[in-house]
Order: sequence, then C-alpha cells, then structure tokens
Amino acid sequence: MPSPDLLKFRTAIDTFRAKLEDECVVVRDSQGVEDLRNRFLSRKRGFVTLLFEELKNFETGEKPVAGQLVNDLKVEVQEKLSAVEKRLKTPAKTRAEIDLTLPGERRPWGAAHPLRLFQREIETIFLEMGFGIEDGPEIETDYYNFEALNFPPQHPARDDWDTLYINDDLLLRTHTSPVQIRVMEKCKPPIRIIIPGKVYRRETPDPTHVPMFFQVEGLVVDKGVTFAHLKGTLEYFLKRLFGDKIKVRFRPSFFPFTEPSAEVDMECLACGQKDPACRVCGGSGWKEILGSGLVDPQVFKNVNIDPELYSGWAFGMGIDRIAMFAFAVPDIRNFYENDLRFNRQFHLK
Ligand code: 2NL
Repeated sequence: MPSPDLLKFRTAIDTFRAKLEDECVVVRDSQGVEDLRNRFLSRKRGFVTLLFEELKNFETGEKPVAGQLVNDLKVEVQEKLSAVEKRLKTPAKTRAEIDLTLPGERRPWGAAHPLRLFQREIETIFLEMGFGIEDGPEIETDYYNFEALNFPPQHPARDDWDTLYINDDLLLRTHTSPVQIRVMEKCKPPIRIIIPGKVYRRETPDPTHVPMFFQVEGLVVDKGVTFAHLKGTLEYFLKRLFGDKIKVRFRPSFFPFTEPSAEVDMECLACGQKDPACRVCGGSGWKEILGSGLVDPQVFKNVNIDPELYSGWAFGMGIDRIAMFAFAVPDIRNFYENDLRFNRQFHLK
C-alpha cells in the first residue's frame, strides 16, 4: 500500500503536469518559454526543484518511487518546452496575411466515371424506346458463353475470344450475350432488352486493348420482327447519340449467333471523311461502331423459343471503343488509370 504521503505527492505531480499542458498552449514567444522554464525548473524555486527537495521526507522504501515520479515530470517539462520552441520557429500566418475574401476549400465530391456517364447516355436512349435493362453473372459457364450461342465445342471461332478460363467449365464472360440466353430461357417473348456490363478477354494492355472493358448488347424477340426493325432502331440510336446529321452504313458480316449479320459503320468524326491519312479511320472515312444481325434459329432452339413463330435481332458494341471515338480519347488505358485530370474533363456539364 502506498502511504498517504506518496498518494498526495502523485496527485501534486499530476496537477503540475496538467498546468504544464495548459500553459504550453498559450506561450507566444521565447520570453514565454523562459518564464515557463523558470517556473518549473529554476534551481531555487522551480516546481520540479521543490518536488525534488520533498523527497527527503519519504521513507527509504518509497524514496525511489517518488524520485522516479519527479524525474518523469522533469523529462516531460523539457520535452514540452522543446516542442513549444519548435512551434514558435515555424512561421504562422499573421491575421493580416489571411485573405478572408478567398473562397473556402471545397471538399471533393464523388462523381461517376466517364465510362459510366457514357453508358448512361446509351441506356437513356434505349429506355425511351421501351427497352429494359438486364444484367447477369460475370463468371459464366462454357455453355452460356459459347455453346448456347451456336459455337459447338472445339469450334475455331472460340479462338476469336481470347478467353480467361477459371477451369474447364467456368470462365470470365467474353461478351454479355450469356445474359440474353438466360433471359430468353426464363421469359416469353416479346423481349426488348439491353445488357451493359463488364466483359473480359486475355489481352496484353496497349492503346486499344485492356483485359477488362465494357460492352452493351441488345436483343429484340417478337412475332414478325424483321431486318428493317434492326436497321431502323440502330440508325435512330446512333443519330440520337452522335447527332441527326451523321452518315451510317450497314455492311454484311458474320457472327455464329446471327444470320444474316451486319456491321454498322459511321462516318469518321475525326477527319469528316476527308483525310486519306486519318489515324482514326485509316483514311476509309468510316468507323466500325457495332455488330448486329437476326438471331440464328439455332439459338432460339437452344432456349426453347420456336423459330417458326418468333424472330429477333441483336447487336453488340464496345462502350470503351465508342467512347474513345466520341471523345477523341487516344488510349483506352486512360479510362482505367484513375487520373483525376483525365476524369474531370467529362464532368463539365
Ligand atoms: C460485336 C458484335 C454482336 C450479338 C452481338 C447476340 C446475342 C444473342 C443472340 C444473337 Cl443471345 N446475338 N448478340 C449479335 C450480333 C453482334 O456483337 O461486335 N460486339 C462488340
């Protein structure tokens, strides 16, 4: 049990410690530091000196304990005073130097990523036309990503999609088409949907490739749907996105899941179809924007939709690729570097 004297001594030391804290905060100049040093450490009447003198009143057993307490306080006083001296040496702005008419510092607010903003513009146009938005898993089975879409096992067309496999059966989806398959399995036509989302390919990053990027696909299934609907809808979509005056052309193509298939090109915005050496369109004057086609009857059979009764059309496009074209972004990796100087350019609206 510590003696009542030791307890009182400890309380006294705690009081001095609190006093030291309070006084240090208000010291404004070196004179203030000297005053404080004298009051605590002066050899004649300093608080610490007086406390040391009291040690002689303690029993031999408690003397070292009490001695340690005073010594700790002494070290603390020295450290605190050095800290105050350091603070005084750091120049602070004087009242006159603070310009109260300057605007305050704004906290940065979060904002949507440029690719999300562009995705939203695409979504808005299709929503207005009565389409719904669907999504689905990014880890898919071989069946949903390839087989249901009319790529038989070992089909060489699978090489076109440099697939990231998880094991023999699971993979990272290479397009959003598996979501359309899942929707057609579950829902009876009429179907009018778009599926925006992340897709993955085994790519080494370069100015036009990254291993994860964004795609939007669309699907319409109903009775009496024709190529004219595909053409009219996609042309309207591109004119809403890029302006009424742009030129659009359809050109035959091939996809395993559509027949017939068409690629849709748009006039080159970079050169206005005028530069034979244009880096964006290679001088052709046309830029490939999306792929499309009438849904292959075999795909309908795979999801138990009767191709004699129903027909449909579908399209797919790369969101990153089209955003690069729309905003003249030279390198797809710009979208994934999180450089705010780049991202902020898209938040001017
Ligand atoms: C492209 C081309 C395309 C589709 C995607 C599709 C989906 C189903 C059935 C039929 Cl479930 N077609 N999707 C059709 C044609 C083209 O994408 O160049 N994408 C970036």
